[in-house]
Amino acid sequence: MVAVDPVICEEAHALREQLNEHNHRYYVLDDPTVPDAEYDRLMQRLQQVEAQHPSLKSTDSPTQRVGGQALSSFQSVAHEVPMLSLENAFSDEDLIGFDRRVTERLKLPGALTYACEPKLDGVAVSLLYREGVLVRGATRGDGATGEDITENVRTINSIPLKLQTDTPPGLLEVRGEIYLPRAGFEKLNTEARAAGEKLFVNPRNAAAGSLRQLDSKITASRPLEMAAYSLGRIEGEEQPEAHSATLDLLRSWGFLINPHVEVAADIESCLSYYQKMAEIRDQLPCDIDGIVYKVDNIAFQQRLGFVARAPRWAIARKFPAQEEMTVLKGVEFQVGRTGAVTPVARLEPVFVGGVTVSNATLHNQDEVARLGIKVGDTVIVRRAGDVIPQIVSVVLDKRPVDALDIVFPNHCPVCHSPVERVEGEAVTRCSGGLICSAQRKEAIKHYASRKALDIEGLGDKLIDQLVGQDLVNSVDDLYRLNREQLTGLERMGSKSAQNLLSSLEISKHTTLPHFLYALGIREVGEATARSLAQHFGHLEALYSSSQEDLQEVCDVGPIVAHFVHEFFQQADNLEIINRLRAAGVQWPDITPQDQQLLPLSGQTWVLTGSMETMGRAEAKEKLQYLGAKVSGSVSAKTSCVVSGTDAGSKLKKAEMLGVEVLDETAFLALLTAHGLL
Ligand code: 5U1
Repeated sequence: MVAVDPVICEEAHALREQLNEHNHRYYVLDDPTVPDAEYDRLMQRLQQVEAQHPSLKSTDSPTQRVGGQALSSFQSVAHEVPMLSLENAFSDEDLIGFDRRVTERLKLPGALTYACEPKLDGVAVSLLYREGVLVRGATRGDGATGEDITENVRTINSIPLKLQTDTPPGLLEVRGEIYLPRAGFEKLNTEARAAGEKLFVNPRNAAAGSLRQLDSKITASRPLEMAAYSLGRIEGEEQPEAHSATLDLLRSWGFLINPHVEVAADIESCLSYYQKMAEIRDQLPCDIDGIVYKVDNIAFQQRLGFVARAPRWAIARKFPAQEEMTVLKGVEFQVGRTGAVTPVARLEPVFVGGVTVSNATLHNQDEVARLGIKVGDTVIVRRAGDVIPQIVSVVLDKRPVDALDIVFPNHCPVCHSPVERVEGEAVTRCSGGLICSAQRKEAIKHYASRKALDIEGLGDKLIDQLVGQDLVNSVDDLYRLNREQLTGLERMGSKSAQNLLSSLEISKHTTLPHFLYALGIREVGEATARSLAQHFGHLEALYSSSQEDLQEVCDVGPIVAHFVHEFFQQADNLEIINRLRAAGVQWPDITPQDQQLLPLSGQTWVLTGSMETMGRAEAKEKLQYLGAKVSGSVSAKTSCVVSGTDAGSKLKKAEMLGVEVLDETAFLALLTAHGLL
């Protein structure tokens, strides 16, 4: 073998160290220090060096994260220390009972300290490191024997290929959960839906499926993460005296530890932790199905030992399930603002994810075909995060003999115009346009909604009556309503009528972003309306803009540009806008803004707690107006957190990460300085 030039060896070593460090900063600390392009350059150079000098390749090289040769099968792995499962608690009483049993067994006079951790809904794994280098990854399997998934775990960016220490233990076995964050799950399913492929039922199944791939390149393409939660074995180094200190040690070696882990001084604090996590569960980036409580003191853990296959020193308090079974009682077809005919499942009410669910969207004809669902079927409903409930699968074993096919209508269920399915689109649409009262009602509901013209007192039921009685056919008709017409409606006294007329007057003074959003142009949501308004400054500039001009606007691609252009090409739409303006609807023009020049451009802000002077939506809008992105969670990338009263974990996390925090007074001062108050 030809010896490699020591300079090249040194370069390869340095590249590996740098890439491992950047990888850790990006995927574990969420705090990158170099742009993606620089990371890519370093990676390309290392790949080039390793290709020219294959003897320099090593299993802990970051180039190995892309996946390698496909395997023909997975080898079995015997766990030297069995991978245990956890006893479950379903109520406060169960948890208090657990604390009592443990305290009595230990004969302790005082309260026990517990480590409290979110229980991630993923796949349990064991990672083995020899002299600090990852040598094996294995699934839990039945706890005694699992499968060797080393090639797959190497592709997961938050798993260190090499421990970040110069003095690694001779042997280390770390355990934790591999999971798919919700955003990654939604992305995978959106791509699968577009490609007509089978969808994943939930993030846990997607994570398990991704790890079961014999071709690690497929695993590499899935945005999996791993959070470490315990030590299986350690040799050549003492285990710290507390579980929480063990997690700190693992964090210092480069592992991702869930940021919500806390130490509780007694069982009451454990109960409050559960409540706190239950409240924020929906906003977390990944599914959690409960809280794990562990006696923090390792000597106590050893004294407590195990019973059957679970430790006596830990327990999992479960959250309400996010998936439940129920029965599909029927399907109704709803017509939306753009004429889309959506099948809506009517379900036997079921308590899932903390609420009672009796309806779920079935999206479109393709989704119904994909699920193979029939009326009468037993189905699994999932409600996780703030995503609307979904039917994820059908339990075929429970299909009754008289289950009925779901038949899509050929005609609109409301106006009876033919329905059409445009080639290449999954949606079926009513062709009735404005003759369809359902489309008219939805357009008016959208126009009156809070993010649009915010017409207080004009609710859905009232709109149904106004359209049903032909008093309002188009949004501009709203401004011709009079007191007599209104008092003639059900449940409308003269006071309510007067209030509605006042709200309509108030709504005439709006802003260009609100007005553009209110028009209900396809694919133009709140953020796009704001971008369009800031870019063009006044409405007339939009009338004459080409699709190319429109694509200059931040976040506007060819599809949105097409719909916006098409909207302003239609004489009927321009006519309605003219009539609205003639009725007095007005807004100040905006000085077209170069996004890069806005005072907060490039910054990410987070709002937490409540403010006395302003709602969250208004505060968000003002920050966006100044160019900031407003995010729901705090990370090291957050520029600033605005903290009102009752701020919870986001404030704590900001303080922990050293992110700047503004209280309400300071925030108002900032808005005043930028002329927004
Ligand atoms: N967070 C966390 N999840 N989880 C799952 N900790 C934890 N501990 C576990 C399991 C099965 O087992 C312990 C016995 C190590």
